[in-house]
Amino acid sequence: MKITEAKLVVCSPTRNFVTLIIYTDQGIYGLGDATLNGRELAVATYLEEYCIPCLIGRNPFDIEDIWQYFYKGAYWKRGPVTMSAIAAIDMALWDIKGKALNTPVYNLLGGKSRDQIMVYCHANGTDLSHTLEVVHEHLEMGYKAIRVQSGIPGIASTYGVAAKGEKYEPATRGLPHESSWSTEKYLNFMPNLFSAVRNKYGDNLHLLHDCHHRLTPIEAARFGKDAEPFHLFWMEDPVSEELQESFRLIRNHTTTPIAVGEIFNSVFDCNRLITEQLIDYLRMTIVHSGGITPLQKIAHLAEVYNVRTGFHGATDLSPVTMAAALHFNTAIHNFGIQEHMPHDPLVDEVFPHDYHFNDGFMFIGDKPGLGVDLDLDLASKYPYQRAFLPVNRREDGTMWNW
Ligand code: EZ4
Ligand code: CO
Repeated sequence: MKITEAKLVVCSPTRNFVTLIIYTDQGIYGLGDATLNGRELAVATYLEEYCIPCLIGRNPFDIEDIWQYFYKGAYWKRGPVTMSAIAAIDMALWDIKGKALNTPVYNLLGGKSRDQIMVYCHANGTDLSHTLEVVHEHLEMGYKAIRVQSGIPGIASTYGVAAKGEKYEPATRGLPHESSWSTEKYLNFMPNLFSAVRNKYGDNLHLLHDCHHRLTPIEAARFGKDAEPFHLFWMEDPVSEELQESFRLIRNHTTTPIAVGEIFNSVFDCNRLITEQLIDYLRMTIVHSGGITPLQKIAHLAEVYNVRTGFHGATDLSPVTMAAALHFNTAIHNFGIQEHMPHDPLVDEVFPHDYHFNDGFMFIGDKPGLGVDLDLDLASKYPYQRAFLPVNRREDGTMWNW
């Protein structure tokens, strides 16, 4: 089998997605997600200019060699743009191989370790009582695990919270929105929220929270200790994660489990976190970390050190990534949980797929390959529109992590 052509589809059915389609001489094609939120065209150009010309004529079954060709062979290793581009190629090749062998991708990754994938949803409220209402709505939908984010008294806007009645979406069209931040107000407020959720809904619900990179290690240690009575499933991204040893300090102070990695793109972002057992859940995602091929190696390393997966699954990851993640989650032993932020129904129409949600779990179908397609006609009706993630400042104006 030979790769004959590859093309990119950049569309914006409510939000931007970059999709790579690789075609072969046997009529089989594969899909890969290349979406990097707020930087979409950088990845599209990288693929178009530097990767696609080198793919033509290759045997799509040689997944490992093609991966190394684009990783080692580029000389300029790592980084989110490069790794998202390689991920798209990798996903498409696994899709092709599954279709060619007439089997779902999970069978190529070791076979089924489980039939259902526990997911967590987002409950975002403008204030404490609104957040409690939204938690209730999601419990009614069957979710067993819920991430709570809330507006904080005295802060105009914060991560993860939409205006009342609106759906939260990280990126917005136009120039970056500016939000403001106070660590002090946040740290004082959050334990009250967790306490209120536990008082109202009891102990069985898995409760999660995303600190979104905003604390220092000692502040994160306080956060974790204050949260201990409410036994969170995890605290996510407690600190900015460039410095892996930060997590040792947090770890020394608290038993609240730690999840990190949605912006990682290589094993070298997390090798110490894993081997020194400084975290509990790895949030890396197939689209931003080079694809299924390297993540399989990372997951196997993590298994040795009792680190489980908790892949990123926000709306900026396309249904192609969700399908790939569900195959992956089905196969590996050390699956933990999968994030599920449902796509707009239009996105599901543009990307028809063979997975579904029911009563707190996701189920992958048994179509060959990844089991997801792209409706090219429909996609062409929604052209790319530039959008940005917000930026964040402390109350005195200092730039901060968003
Ligand atoms: O901010 O996907 O846990 N989920 C998150 C997401 C990320 C966005 C960035 O594009 O933190 O909402
Ligand atoms: Co996050």
